[in-house]
Amino acid sequence: MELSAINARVYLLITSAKVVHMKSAIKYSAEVSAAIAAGKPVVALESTIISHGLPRPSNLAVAIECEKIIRDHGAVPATIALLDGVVHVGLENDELEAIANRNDISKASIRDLAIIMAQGRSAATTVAATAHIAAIAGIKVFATGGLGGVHRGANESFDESADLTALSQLDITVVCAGVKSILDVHATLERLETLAIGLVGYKTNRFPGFYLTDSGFNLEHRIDSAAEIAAIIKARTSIGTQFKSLIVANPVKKEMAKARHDQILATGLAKAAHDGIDGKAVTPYLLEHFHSASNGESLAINTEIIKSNCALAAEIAVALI
Ligand code: PSU
Ligand code: MN
Repeated sequence: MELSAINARVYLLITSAKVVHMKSAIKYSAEVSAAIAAGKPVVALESTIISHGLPRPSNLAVAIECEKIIRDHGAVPATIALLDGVVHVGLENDELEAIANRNDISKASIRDLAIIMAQGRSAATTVAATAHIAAIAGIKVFATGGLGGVHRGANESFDESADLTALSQLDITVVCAGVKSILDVHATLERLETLAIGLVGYKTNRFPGFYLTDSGFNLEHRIDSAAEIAAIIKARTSIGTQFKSLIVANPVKKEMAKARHDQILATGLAKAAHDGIDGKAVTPYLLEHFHSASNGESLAINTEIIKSNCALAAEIAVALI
């Protein structure tokens, strides 16, 4: 056997031993553990969007609706969060309510997971943390709203979401409406290329801009069906590129007027700078600014985005079986 093949085998043995060990640290809901055991399609959902991305009381209603959409499309939803020190894959109704309504839910990226577990605290998981846990659970498809990415001014602030580096190491397919339009979209696209993260547009040749159907940038690859995406996911495994995630960019159908979007974004960025907002507070701050400054229009669009991504993610999970 060639050395590279031996190395690959040793690596796989080590990682599978680790995965078995880590699985015991996770509490699965009855519905999700039955689905995984039976090899049924499962879709992971993040919880930061519930705790920090959407205002109450819409957040709980959207979370419940998303789970329903996934079930209606023949898959099982697995909302991921940390409650009282325990990592949950699949939430019961009261747990979903806790994530939506409790005031002690922090925002956990990958680096925060072990700290919050050991301290017995609770947190919503970002795209990065959710993808990490979903990959351990063997879940292949994940639906969210918009990914994190490179923030404007990152050449000085170094603010780049851990979503990007996480996705460059995980075997998962993420359905999203591009990256949030509050970011530097061009820089984010460049980083996705550098990190070898797969990127396809769903029924579009243009990279979506979250609240906007088109961020202004072209996509090299377009696909038009869930079956095509499933074929790509299988091909990735056969050529060994599955550990760099695949992003399926699904544009929102009814977008915000671009002039209105740009104006709200400009006032939001100025306000954030004035208020000295930085680190993990930036994204929730700007999303909240959009929701209040647009009188709920951005909330309605954000809700449509996540619902549509859930439906497509479920179709992909079903097509993968
Ligand atoms: N998409 C949304 N709303 C959100 C997020 C994504 O529609 O609130 C969250 C995700 O959890 C994503 C996070 O991982 O924002 C990015 O935060 P940061 O820029 O601090 O990495
Ligand atoms: Mn950041």
